[in-house]
Amino acid sequence: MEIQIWRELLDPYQLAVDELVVKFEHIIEEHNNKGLYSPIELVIGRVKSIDSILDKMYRKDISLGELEERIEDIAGIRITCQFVEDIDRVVEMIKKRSDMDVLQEKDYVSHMKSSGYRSYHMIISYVVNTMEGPKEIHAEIQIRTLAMDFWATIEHSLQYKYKDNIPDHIQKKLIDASEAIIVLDRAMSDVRDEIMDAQNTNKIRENLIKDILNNIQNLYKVANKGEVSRIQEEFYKVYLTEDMGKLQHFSRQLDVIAEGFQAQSL
Ligand code: 0O2
Repeated sequence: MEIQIWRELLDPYQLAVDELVVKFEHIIEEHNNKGLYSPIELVIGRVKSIDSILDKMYRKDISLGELEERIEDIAGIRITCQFVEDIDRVVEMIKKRSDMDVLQEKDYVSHMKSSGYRSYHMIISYVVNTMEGPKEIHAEIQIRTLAMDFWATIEHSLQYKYKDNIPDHIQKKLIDASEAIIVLDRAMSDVRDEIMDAQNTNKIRENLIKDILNNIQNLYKVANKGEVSRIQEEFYKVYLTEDMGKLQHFSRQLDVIAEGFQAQSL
């Protein structure tokens, strides 16, 4: 197939990947803005390389005409989570969405592959709008923890190096490492509440400081410089105490001051 034809074929898949990444990243942002813990830590997307598509077509005896129907991971999204429990939350979120239809699920988290690979896979159908009109395409979403992702990335590069014939002694070490990942994920889950609590507090603090700094910046437009510098110095003092209560009190006072100046400037 000519390169231009490949480009035309893959273009809607690139659009789908771009859109899906934006949508999942927005979920992280929504959680952050509300000072909530996000079950999604990281999102990446890729369109399968032509080389890799040709390889899969050859391995699975897929003709060009069957390509879009039988290769379901041309568009691929990988969602990384901090904890195993987050995977279920992400799966539920995807199932509830009106813009994605789940066609197939593979739970390699509960049912580890013989290689030691663990991840939750979903095949979705997703509609993109192209110049020719709407086009329904399939995309694969892989959901896994940071630890599972670490393992899969290392193992994938070894598969590449050994062309899918990883020597037995290395395979054995990979399976041992995979067992260790299960233990690690379990240990992290045991302190999940503690970690989430710390992260939530950090997010609330970050948002509060962002609001205060925005307010101070806006004050420069309506108040005199000396007054704003004084407020800024006061903020630094409160900031250095690392006392959340004092920061919240300062923020409330600043809101009142800002409203006063706004009213004067009208
Ligand atoms: P790439 O380079 O990631 O795109 P298969 O027949 O195994 O090729 P199948 O049955 O269509 O694929 O689906 P499956 O088993 O759900 O696997 C699809 C994808 O999951 C793979 O894509 C990998 O990304 C990942 N995966 C599955 N098994 C393993 C594994 O043992 N190790 C690692 N590191 N990843 C795995 P591709 O097309 O193989 O490659």
